[in-house]
Amino acid sequence: MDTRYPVKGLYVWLPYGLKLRNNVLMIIRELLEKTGHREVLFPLLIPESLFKKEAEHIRGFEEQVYWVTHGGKDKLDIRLALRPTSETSIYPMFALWIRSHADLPLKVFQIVNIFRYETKMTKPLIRLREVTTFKEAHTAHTTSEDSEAQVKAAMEIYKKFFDEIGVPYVITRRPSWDTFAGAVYSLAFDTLAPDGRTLQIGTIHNLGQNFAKVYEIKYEREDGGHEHVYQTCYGISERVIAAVVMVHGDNLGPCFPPRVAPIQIVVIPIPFKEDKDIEEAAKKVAGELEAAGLRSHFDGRDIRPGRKFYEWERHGVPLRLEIGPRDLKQKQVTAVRRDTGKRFTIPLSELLPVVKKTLELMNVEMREKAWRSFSRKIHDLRKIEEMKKVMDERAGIVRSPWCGEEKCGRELEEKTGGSVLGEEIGSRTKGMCPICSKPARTSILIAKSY
Ligand code: 5CA
Ligand code: ZN
Repeated sequence: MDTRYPVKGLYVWLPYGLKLRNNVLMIIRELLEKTGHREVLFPLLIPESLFKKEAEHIRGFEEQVYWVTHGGKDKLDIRLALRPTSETSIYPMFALWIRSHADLPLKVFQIVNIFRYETKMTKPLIRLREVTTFKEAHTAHTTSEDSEAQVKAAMEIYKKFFDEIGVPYVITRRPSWDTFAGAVYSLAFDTLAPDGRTLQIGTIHNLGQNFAKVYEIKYEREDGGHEHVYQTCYGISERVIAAVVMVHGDNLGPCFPPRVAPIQIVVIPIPFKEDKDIEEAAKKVAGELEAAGLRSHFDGRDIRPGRKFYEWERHGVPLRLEIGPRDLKQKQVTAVRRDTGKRFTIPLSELLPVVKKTLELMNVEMREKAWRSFSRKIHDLRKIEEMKKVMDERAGIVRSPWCGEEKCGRELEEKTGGSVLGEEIGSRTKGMCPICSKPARTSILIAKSY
């Protein structure tokens, strides 16, 4: 990205980064479409009258909203909000679309920009004032069981998504004091940055009937009665792209899993005297891979191969293929993996299947490696002093037994210096709450967070 754009919290996507972004989006789009979500596109502007209907929602967002107050020289009668998220633009339309139980469930999503006047330190890809890549899904259901089931379905979709891009995560139910504005409860996916701080990379909200009541989204039941719908919404942003970069990168820079890499394979001729055959052979290899649907790039620039190696390593290209005089003679290419540095040769006769298999293997191995290093940074602890030490040293996430009481959660934050991510989904920790010494009902995750 170019971070020099002269407005705080706004950044410019450059071609290579934008390719990465679009590859990531293709995955989530596919997953959503396969699970019955249909893509829509709503306007950016929301009239103040609509925006201000749900009291909790306003309270959560009022400090963060940008307002359009003028059209040219005219002051607008009704101010227009730049969407900070789209509940208040989408749900009035849901009220028009939904008539009977036959219209439900309704599942839509859009990928848009949103604006939030963030007051914490802004950061490219992580905390933006114009989030350029906001995927938000919104669903409506006939019963609370159905919306509950949708929350679980969304969790499965996100798990698949993060597995595809090789990003490890913990899933928590956010504490009551940190629930999305207007939601009954919120789930969050968090990953770890290399500096030991967590990054929230996705959320799922059960909205109950809160919005349905204020936007009057009702359906006719089979028995003729009318009822408000039950809703959910779930979102991710370009933070997931930050996660891909952070999780797989090393001292040389990024290292992209082939699944999302802007360029998957770079082919570099190792020139020998004025030998044109080598260049031709390298070009042919790149062309063959390209024709098979792989993202390959032939680098025929007139600079030293060593410099090319260095540049493409720093661009995180997963696989490098070299062709020198010896390779040409032996009818092979020399391959080098970006993630492990491992070198091996591939006979030209087996080029395509071996390259494909290598890229597949790299996806799996990079994901597993990321998970191993992630798991090592989750610390099961019982003593407050030890938890505090993990926070002080930015050593990752603490898992502690917890009675489930808000008061104890808050006190854990104060005493350890971390923040509560929430109650871990699917964990059953034995032991007792380190604050009140009552038997633990669940486990709580604590971390220094972005
Ligand atoms: N309407 C709901 C779900 S679509 C919503 O807005 N949820 S949210 O506020 O939790 O945002 C969803 C995700 O967007 C967050 O989990 C976080 O990963 C990301 N996000 C939120 N604010 C920013 C920001 N300022 N910069 C980058 N990413 C952000
Ligand atoms: Zn307790």
